[in-house]
Amino acid sequence: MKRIRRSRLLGVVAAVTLAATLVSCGDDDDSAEPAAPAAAQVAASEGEVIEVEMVDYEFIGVPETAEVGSRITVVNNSQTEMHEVVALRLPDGEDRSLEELLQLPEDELDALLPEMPDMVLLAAPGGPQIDAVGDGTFTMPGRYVLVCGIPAGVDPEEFLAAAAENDGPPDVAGGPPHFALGMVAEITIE
Ligand SMILES: [Cu+2]
Repeated sequence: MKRIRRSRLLGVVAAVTLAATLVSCGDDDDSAEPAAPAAAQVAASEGEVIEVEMVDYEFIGVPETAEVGSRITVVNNSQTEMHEVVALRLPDGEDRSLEELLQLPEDELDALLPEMPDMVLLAAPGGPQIDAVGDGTFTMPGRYVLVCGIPAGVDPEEFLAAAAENDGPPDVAGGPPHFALGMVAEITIE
């Protein structure tokens, strides 16, 4: 079936997850609050707010298409697992299906994906949204892959603590990344 190791996906996700954790630990109460009312107004006039529910191991509520200016918000309804939405824009003209893309050899998939994701939003179970990259707003048209790269079975608190203490990716034991268990989706921004 699907191969689990995806070096670019894992590398991007690990780096960004660490950044997110550092941001959230640095000022976890203030970072998202001041921008929220303005962002909501922008979304109302230029796009919609897309509430994505994150469960084990699936994104719920991702529409096929949305307008530029639409903004994703995340809710983690898992009982135990940390989750995230990492959005990676595919090259213009890429029209293979998501399933086909995920079955490509690792180096071919790597070559298609950007160095850094366009957005990364995380949340612990029942916890607040952590904006690691961007604020969830899609500013460019295109086709985006959404993935969660958190390893399965990792305790959220342990994960956050390990990430805050390390210079590299969090040193926590875990199972396969959630995207390998089905936590992957796509959206086209028009
Ligand atoms: Cu996840």
